[in-house]
Amino acid sequence: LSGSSPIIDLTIHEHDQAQQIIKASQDFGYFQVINHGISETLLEDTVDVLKEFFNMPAKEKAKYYSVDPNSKCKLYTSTTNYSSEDKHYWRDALAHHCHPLQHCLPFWPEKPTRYREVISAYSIETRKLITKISDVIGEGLGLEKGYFGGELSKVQMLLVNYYPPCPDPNLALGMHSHCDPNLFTILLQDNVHGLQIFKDGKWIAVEPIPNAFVVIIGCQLQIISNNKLKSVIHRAVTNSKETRICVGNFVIPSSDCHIEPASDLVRNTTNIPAYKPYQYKEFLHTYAINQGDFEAVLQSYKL
Ligand code: AKG
Repeated sequence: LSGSSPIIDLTIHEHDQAQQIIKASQDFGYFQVINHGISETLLEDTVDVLKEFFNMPAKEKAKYYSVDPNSKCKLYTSTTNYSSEDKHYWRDALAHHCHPLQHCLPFWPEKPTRYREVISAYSIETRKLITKISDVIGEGLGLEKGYFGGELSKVQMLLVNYYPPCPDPNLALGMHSHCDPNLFTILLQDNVHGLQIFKDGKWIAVEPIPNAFVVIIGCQLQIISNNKLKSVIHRAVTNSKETRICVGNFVIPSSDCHIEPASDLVRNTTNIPAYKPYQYKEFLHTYAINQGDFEAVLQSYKL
């Protein structure tokens, strides 16, 4: 299966990167990036410190347990709807914002002692990578430089998924099938299988590649690109032997951000806008009431 996984080397010429990224985003809705310039040591330290966090005694973690949408640092099991969800998932999650750093950092866990130092460095480096990927996508779509900067990528959220070994993987998923509501997501997986994408009627494993990031195209990129790029349905399966960790960095528009297909992409009569304009917060509301049902959500905005 790894043969089918689109892998983009970020040291090749930018024009080629852009073409490969656009093609992968059209065909698969995701791709993996290698040679992205973030040091292996930082990636290892990040995974180590996050594993240390989840391995701390429950008493230490207790102050972060929260499902309150307004809480600035949330630790929860399964999803934030644990009490009302039909099915539970074999997952613990830690979520907090990470940009701008000085505003977010006071809410982060203070333990393990290296948490803030390592996750600060990780947040800064991933922000640079996010800008780079946004610029290459913009170039590939033919949009002006910096198109995805500003309000479209104002929020950066770290969401760490921690999946302990599951006694019967046939009975529980780690994460339900969903598309990401945001612009795009970069995932750092450890070397344990679990992530799958839905393509041509079947689930396909996304092979872990050491030190690579998986870039998942979110709903907003599908809409802004007027369906040129595809948002991909994905999920995480469990296994009975090994703990798996997957560190997500979500690139999110500000809640008041105005979103519509980019005007440069819908200029002529052959490219008419496929979606109506909306504010990102409206989209999130629609996403929540449709419980992530991708087609139903997009349908609400189709013209
Ligand atoms: C998410 O955080 O939205 C994911 O889809 C993570 C999937 C994974 O654990 O590989």
